[in-house]
Formats: sequence, C-alpha cells, structure tokens
Amino acid sequence: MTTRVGVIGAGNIGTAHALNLARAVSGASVGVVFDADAVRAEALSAELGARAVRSVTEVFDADDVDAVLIASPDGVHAEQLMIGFGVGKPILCEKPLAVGEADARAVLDAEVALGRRLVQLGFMRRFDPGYVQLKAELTPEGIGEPLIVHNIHRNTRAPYGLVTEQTLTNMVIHEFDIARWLLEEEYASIMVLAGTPGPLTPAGQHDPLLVVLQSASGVIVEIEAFANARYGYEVVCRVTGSQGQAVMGDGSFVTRSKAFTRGVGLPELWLGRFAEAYRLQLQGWVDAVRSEGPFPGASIWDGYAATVVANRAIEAHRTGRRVAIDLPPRPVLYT
Ligand code: ISE
Repeated sequence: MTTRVGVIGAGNIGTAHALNLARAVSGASVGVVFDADAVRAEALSAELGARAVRSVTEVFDADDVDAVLIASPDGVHAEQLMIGFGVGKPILCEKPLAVGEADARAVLDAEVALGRRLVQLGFMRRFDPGYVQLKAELTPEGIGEPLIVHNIHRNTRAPYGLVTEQTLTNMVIHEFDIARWLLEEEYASIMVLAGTPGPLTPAGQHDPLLVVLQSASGVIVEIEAFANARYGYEVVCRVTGSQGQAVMGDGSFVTRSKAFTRGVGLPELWLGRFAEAYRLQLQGWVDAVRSEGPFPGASIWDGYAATVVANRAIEAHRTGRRVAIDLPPRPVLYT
C-alpha cells in the first residue's frame, strides 16, 4: 500500500522533500500540502497533483493522509508536533525539534506520555553515505577509539539572515547530533569562541564561531562554523583515533581540469551536498511507516539532546564561559 503523505511547509526543504516523495521514494505519494503562504502551497500542490489545505490541523485530520512531514520554520515545529500527537499519525519532522529547551522538553514528555514513538527527526546526515562510512571506521579494525572529532560547516550565506543564536540552533545543531551519533555518548561541557567577523557579518552578530565540546568520556569535539563563507557550501568531518585518522570531505569524487586550474565543484546549498541523504532518510521513514516497524533515524530524544546542547552553546557564547551539559536520564521509550 502507498503511504499518502501530508506535507507541512512548501519552502526550500519542504519542496525538496515533497518532490522526493513523489518522484524518488518508492511506496509514497503526496496528497495534501499546507503552507502559511497559500500561494506557495497551491503552486507545489499543482506541480504534484496534490490538494492544498488551509491549516495544519486539516493536514493531520485528512482521511487521505497516512503520515505527515513537517518542514515548517524552526520555531513552530514543537506546536505542530503537539497537534500531531492528538491525531496519532506517524511524523517525519525537520530539525531542530524545537528552538528552546522548554519546548523540546514538552514534546519529549508528550511522546513519552503517549507511550509509543510517533516521530523520526530529520537529522539527515545519519543517512549520508560519507558519514555512514566514517562511522564504520570507528572500530578496532578501523582507526580505533576516537580521540578528537574536528568538524567544518560552511554556508554560502546564512539562510536565516545572520543571528548568532540561530547559527547554533539551526546550523551547528547538525554537528551536535552527528558527533553524538558517531561517538555514541552524550556531552559533558561546551565552550564557544567568536572570532574576527567576516565581511558579511552584521554589527552585533558573530560569524565565524569555534565551538569546543567534551564528551562524557573526554573526547574533544571541535566545530568551526562559518554561516556567510561566500565561497560555497562545505561540510567536513575528521576523526583522529587511537590507530589512525578518517576524513569525510565534501562528497565530490570528480576532479575537473579546465582553464589552467584543477579542482572539485562545491555546491551552493546543502540540498546538493546531502541529496542522497535526504532521499535515503525519506525512503527509510516510508518503509518503516508501511511495515509499522521502528524508525531508522533520529528520535525525539536525539532532538531534545541536540536542542539542550544548542541552548548551552548560546549560554557559553553569551557568558564566555565553559558550560556544563547535563541531561535527565534517557526515558525507556528511547533505549
Ligand atoms: C540548514 O537549515 C540545514 O539544515 C543545512 O543542512 C545546514 O547545513 C545549514 O547550515 C542550515 O542552515
């Protein structure tokens, strides 16, 4: 049976997800689209032969919607998830789970109270073939015990204008999640250093940033984030281990020689770099919905943990201090 998905949000990422569901994911179709901008919702629905509706509630309630994808602005994920919990259909929700810690906690508590996992969170890097290969290196036969994880994350330009807090809650949150996933442990502390501002950094904001975390067992995780790097979109992760080093670069495998230069192309946006990760993430979610099996991706617990870390990062940036990270015990639902 085909999973008929209702899509909330018809911006960049919502449109990319909807096109993937309709054209590149097997066993799925898009039946209904909502966007706060009705014109955008109509345009995407027309392209997909779907129906545009006027509210989030209508998406969740629609008889011809089996599962819902939330790709709305970061600040409304939590309230839309709460609406979804009242209906009980499976959900794929874009990251972050929430911007603030209290909202993230409320969503976590609500799913725990429900007693079953309804949500897969869109930390799509966990499906990226590069990251999957990197994680496979972290074994005694590979590079051994990880000691330092160094990450680089550049946006061509900040997609949210430039607000330092959003660099942490929207951008660097990917590294907070992926390094937890690689190391399979939580963090103990965080520091944030703001450097010389780049030429596009507005007064009062900070870009680039250097974030340094320490995991519970002592592993160092560094993240260089530059939201207005101009030259292109790039993500790098280098793990130094007890037996060697593994580097995941920009995902380009072809070197072009032309006009007396040799090099690789850089995408402008993450949709290019992580195209395969987005597709695999959706396919895994749809397969789980169809088989009523467990979701293969990040959980609400993972989303909660990442939001807590992002909020501690904001505090560390504001105070200039090293801030402790303390999570409550992981609920049994996520073990
Ligand atoms: C954006 O929202 C994403 O989720 C991208 O994956 C990330 O690389 C980018 O920095 C974010 O702003």
